[in-house]
Amino acid sequence: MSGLRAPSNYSEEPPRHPSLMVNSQEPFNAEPPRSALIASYVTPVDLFYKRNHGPIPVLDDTERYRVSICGLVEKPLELSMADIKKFPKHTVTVTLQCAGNRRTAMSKVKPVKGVGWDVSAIGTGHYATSIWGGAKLADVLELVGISKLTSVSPLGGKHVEFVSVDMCKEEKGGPYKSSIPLIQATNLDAEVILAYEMNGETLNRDHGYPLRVIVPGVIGARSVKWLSSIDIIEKECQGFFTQRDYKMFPPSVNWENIDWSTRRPQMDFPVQSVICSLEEENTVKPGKIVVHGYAVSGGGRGIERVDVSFDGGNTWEEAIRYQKSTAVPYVADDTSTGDKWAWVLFKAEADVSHTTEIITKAVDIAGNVQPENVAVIWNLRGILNTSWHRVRVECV
Ligand SMILES: Nc1nc2c(c(=O)[nH]1)N[C@H]1C(S)=C(S)[C@@H](COP(=O)(O)O)O[C@H]1N2
Ligand SMILES: [Mo]
Repeated sequence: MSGLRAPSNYSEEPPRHPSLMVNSQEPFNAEPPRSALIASYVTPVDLFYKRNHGPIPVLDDTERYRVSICGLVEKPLELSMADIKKFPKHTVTVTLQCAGNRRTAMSKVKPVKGVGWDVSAIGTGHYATSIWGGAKLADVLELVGISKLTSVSPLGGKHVEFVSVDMCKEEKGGPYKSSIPLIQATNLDAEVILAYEMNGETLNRDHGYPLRVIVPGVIGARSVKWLSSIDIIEKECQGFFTQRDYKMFPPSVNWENIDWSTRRPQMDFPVQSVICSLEEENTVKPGKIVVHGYAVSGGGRGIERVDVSFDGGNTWEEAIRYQKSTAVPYVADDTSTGDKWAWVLFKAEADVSHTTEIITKAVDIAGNVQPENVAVIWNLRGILNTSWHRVRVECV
């Protein structure tokens, strides 16, 4: 890829919004303030969390940029952005969630760090929603002879690996990469897309310009940015981020007895909800309190209900859920489906007259509920903290 570069240092980073809370400068990992998340159903691009493992590549969308589709395929292919834009445009509203979202709270139970695991991942994740525009991966794979709903390709491929161009220390200077099962990639209903737009604008550098994959309902780590190649492979990706990171271990596993090969790479994320209109500690006057937040579940499982307690979990009331407070503009020939991959925002109110804890827990359509305590889901890598979200309000 002549003229296209993956810088080895941070001298060519894009400009960023000043209100982002920066968890790590190099690589750049930042999240918006809580209040920004509930201000609109679709998160503005500049406030959307940014999760990187290396310097942001310097790419363009001219003929110099090509993504190759190779590996266990009969006829490998190279596509330019112009080729990709020939596919029907498909918009999917997706909440992307970093597996490390709410990690800081988990680390208060017991530290969640370890040698060689990217410290930059700590606490970076936040849920975010975008309207992604792009081509469906299942359509693109047909061009290399893999038909829809295929779990094993004619040449024995079972996984689809996405390889980037950024340089990550975890990959010893190599690019970020990860994979998903072929059956998911070839299933139109899974809506895996090659995205080149976000919120109606060309993808920006931080979020994967000119092309990234979006895997809806799955932890953000599989939605590889700055795509360089899409490889059809027999075994799942052997890279760091698939084999030695983003796996969920039980609380008993520590850095001495860990065996990475015993666990699957995390894909779907569990049901989650968070109060965004209050901080962890708040001082309020007695009277009516209105809380706002978001709830989301992985795997396309929508939110059935959100329960909110204004008395530390003794009693619960059902929150009002709302969606699309921001209208999604109609695009000609748009084949959008509903919002099964995206969050709902919620609101609940009550009179509070004494110091207490306000708590939220969501239930998804499969009846899954968030766990009551973070301690029971503690894991050494600090992923998937989906415990009840509690905020303290001191009444004065
Ligand atoms: N090439 C590349 N893709 C990547 C990453 C990365 O560091 N490099 N980070 C992953 C992780 S862990 C997450 S949570 C999402 C974050 O996407 P965002 O920065 O657009 O919010 O991108 C994923 N894709
Ligand atoms: Mo992530």
